[in-house]
Amino acid sequence: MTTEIEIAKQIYDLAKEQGWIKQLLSIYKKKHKVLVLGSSGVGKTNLLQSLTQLLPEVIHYSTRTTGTPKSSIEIKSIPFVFIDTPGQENHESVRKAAIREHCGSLDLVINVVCYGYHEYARGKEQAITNSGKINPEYVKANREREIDAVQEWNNILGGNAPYRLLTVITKADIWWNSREDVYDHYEKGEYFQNLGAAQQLTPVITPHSSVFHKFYGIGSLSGNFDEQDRTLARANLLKSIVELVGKGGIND
Ligand SMILES: Nc1nc2c(ncn2[C@@H]2O[C@H](COP(=O)(O)OP(=O)(O)OP(=O)(O)O)[C@@H](O)[C@H]2O)c(=O)[nH]1
Ligand SMILES: [Mg+2]
Repeated sequence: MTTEIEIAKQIYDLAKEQGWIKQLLSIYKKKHKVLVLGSSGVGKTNLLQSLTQLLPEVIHYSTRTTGTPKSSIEIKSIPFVFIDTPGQENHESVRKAAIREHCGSLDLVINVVCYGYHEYARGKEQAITNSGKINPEYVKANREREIDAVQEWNNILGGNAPYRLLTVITKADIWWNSREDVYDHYEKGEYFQNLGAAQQLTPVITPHSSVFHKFYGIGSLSGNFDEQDRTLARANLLKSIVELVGKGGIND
């Protein structure tokens, strides 16, 4: 059996199991629109690269996204267009304009979070203490930024739109040892409590790691998140994207 036939069979079985066989044909015809949101340094652009590359290059923390670049990507032969957004506070107007422009035609929002391990142009001094430890105040403040970011798009998109919501907790290579706390935070803890209208979208949550990379090139990795875990997380992410679009993201 060729790989393509295997993939087609996997999708057919999934659709059959979940009752979206009827939609199956149409998902190959339409280009599904996915908006990628989240605060600066959370890992959106690296995550988009990891959809098409098994192990992308680490983006340097000083290189931030400024516009809203689109990439056309096929996942399991299904066509998608992914729209990246700039998370930096000073790009608020660009980001909001993109959310408004696409809000009526979205199939999926990928909301990217990383449990506060943001890396961005001016963060390094606050992130790592003189003794080389990660500053807990830094990650705490960034977890709040993740919540602020959700509230920003929530105010525009609301919770009743036809799009589906996928929360990707990236940088698992850093936080894997604390995964119980991490899942708790996003599934029912402070983050979930502040999801507002987006709670109605019954978000799917999935862990991810685009690259293996020490925090700001200094902090340690979890050590327990290996290449196999990364491959599995990536496969689950791709599956979740296809599944969400198949089950409910079709809005034409
Ligand atoms: N350890 C680890 N670091 C990552 C991962 N993905 C990204 N990073 C680091 O996080 C930084 C930010 O990633 P980006 O993808 O540029 O973040 P972004 O969300 O696109 O940020 P903006 O473009 O400012 O909105 C990168 O410079 C990498 O150093 C990951 O999976 N694991
Ligand atoms: Mg970016």
